[in-house]
Amino acid sequence: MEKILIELQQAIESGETQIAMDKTKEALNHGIRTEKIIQTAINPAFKDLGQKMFVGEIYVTDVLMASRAAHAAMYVMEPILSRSTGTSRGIVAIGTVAGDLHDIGKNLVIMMLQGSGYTVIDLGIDVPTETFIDAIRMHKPHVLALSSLLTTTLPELDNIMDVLVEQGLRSQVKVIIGGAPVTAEYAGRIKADAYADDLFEATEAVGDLVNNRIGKYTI
Ligand code: B12
Repeated sequence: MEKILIELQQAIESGETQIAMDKTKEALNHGIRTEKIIQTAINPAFKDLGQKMFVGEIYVTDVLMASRAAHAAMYVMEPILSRSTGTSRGIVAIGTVAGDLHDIGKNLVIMMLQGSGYTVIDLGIDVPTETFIDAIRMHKPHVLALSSLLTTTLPELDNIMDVLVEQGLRSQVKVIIGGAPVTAEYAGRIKADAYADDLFEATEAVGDLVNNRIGKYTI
């Protein structure tokens, strides 16, 4: 069983899309849960790629190939992760902030939220502040979820919080932030409502925000 996950991790890291899809199907057929596939194959693949990228052992193009393979594996899991539970538990508008093109983690968060019964409006990557504001006015989401993977785009989160206040929208929407460089301390500093480290925590936190509960991940 572990062998399939190791092979899946290797397929993602080397950008082998078809093998990544086959291994994901094989894992699911062996009864391995999606949570385990994400935690034991997808996350370690990107941790490893991140380290190699940092030391210049691999290039952005290699990581792009790996991202394609990861998205292919996620595509296989999507029907399970996003299995709807019927009526909507709330609306979440989500996007990766301006200047940032990372979306693998955001897309996993989306699948998990959809699978937990939330209606998700995906605004995509490199989303300008105005687009977040327009989405709040148009869709009236309960929660605005912001993703940032780069330290250079972290100030965008702060900027969006300021614009929400300026536009008189802050009390209408709860804000959750996440992504590798984001911390609970930073969420507190910019007065976001919640912070979460991964897709599982994110889903629990959104549940707390929608129901006005103070939870483990609310600030
Ligand atoms: C894949 C990747 C890319 C791909 C992205 C492809 C894609 N479609 O996403 C590509 C090749 C495009 C890329 C480009 C770049 N990247 Co890059 N990239 C990565 C890498 C290796 C993995 C990120 C990833 O997908 N992880 C897997 C997912 C599942 O995890 P995750 O994103 O963290 O998401 C989880 C949580 O964070 C959380 N989460 C995420 N979003 C949200 C949102 C909310 C609301 C919540 C609650 C939770 C949440 O839940 C997710 C699921 O569990 C990281 C290294 C790393 N270890 O993070 C570097 C990394 C983020 N990149 C980095 C850099 C420097 C770059 C480039 C500048 C490189 C360059 N020289 O061009 C460009 C920037 C492009 C841009 N403008 O955005 C640096 C950032 C350094 C920093 N501190 O700012 C990192 C850390 C690599 C490194 N060690 O140097 N990259």
